[in-house]
Amino acid sequence: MTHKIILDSDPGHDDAVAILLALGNPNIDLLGVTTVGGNQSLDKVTYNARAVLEKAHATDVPVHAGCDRPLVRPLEVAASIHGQSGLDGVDLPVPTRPLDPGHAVDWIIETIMDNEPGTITLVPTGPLTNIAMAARKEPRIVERVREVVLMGGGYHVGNWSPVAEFNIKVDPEAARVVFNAPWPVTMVGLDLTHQALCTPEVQERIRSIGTDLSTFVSGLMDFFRKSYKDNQDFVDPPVHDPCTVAYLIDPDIVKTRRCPVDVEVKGELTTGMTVADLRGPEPSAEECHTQVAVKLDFDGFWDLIVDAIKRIG
Ligand SMILES: [Ca+2]
Repeated sequence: MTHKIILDSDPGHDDAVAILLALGNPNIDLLGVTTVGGNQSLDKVTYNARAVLEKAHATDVPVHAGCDRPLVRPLEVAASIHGQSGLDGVDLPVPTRPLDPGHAVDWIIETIMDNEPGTITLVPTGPLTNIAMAARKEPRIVERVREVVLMGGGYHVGNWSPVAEFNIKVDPEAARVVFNAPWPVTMVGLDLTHQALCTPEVQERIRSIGTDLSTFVSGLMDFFRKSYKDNQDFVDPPVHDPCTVAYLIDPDIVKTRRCPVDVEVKGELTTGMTVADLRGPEPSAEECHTQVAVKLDFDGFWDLIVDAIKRIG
């Protein structure tokens, strides 16, 4: 089946790969990219989203800028991982298509309300500010979307603190709104995305495609490898965000477990932690609207990425 998705992102090296997977897979219909302050300032990540679409010859995909800061807290960016531009390490093309008018939150609401119920999937890969704002501004979207498949959190590990992942830590209040709204939520967290490592073998598969785009992605991965080694002590960088899109394309590639998840917003040490209740037997979908991603099919995942880059050309 084809999934109509809205990718709400803060590009970001791994967001860029998520955009490319969405563009290059025939089972994904990318309706638009919306942006949120996160990895870098809103202006920078919005430019990056447009530049990635330009690089992929996808200037027909609308881009709407959203919230420039979290609901309550000041914005904290991830320059240590993504550089000063948010997408350091490559030359970005100058986007030819102007930014689309209208705030991302309004465009998300309009798109969901204008489409048949149960047909739009939200794929947030940045802080959840826009999604929380949309759910508050037009509560009817909560029962109208098909599902929310987000990159964020982790049930056993953190990266921006011992127990909190960056996207959730940056805007925990927004995350609490999103996890507690009764729509189906799949949390593709660090437990899963730390399995999506861009090994030298994987990167050589990408580079050897031999297109301008594959060189671009390989350049992104060179920078990502160095920043993850210098800052997070990873040998190979985890390419988090496209795991969300891979789950939609083929749920066998991203295995999940159903469990309640909530977000800590006022912990002394744990603010931004996604607290997953893994006790007892796994609840049913009727009993529990949240699930967490647990196991990645590594080869299947990278096959999808390589195939998408080839398909875009
Ligand atoms: Ca991201």
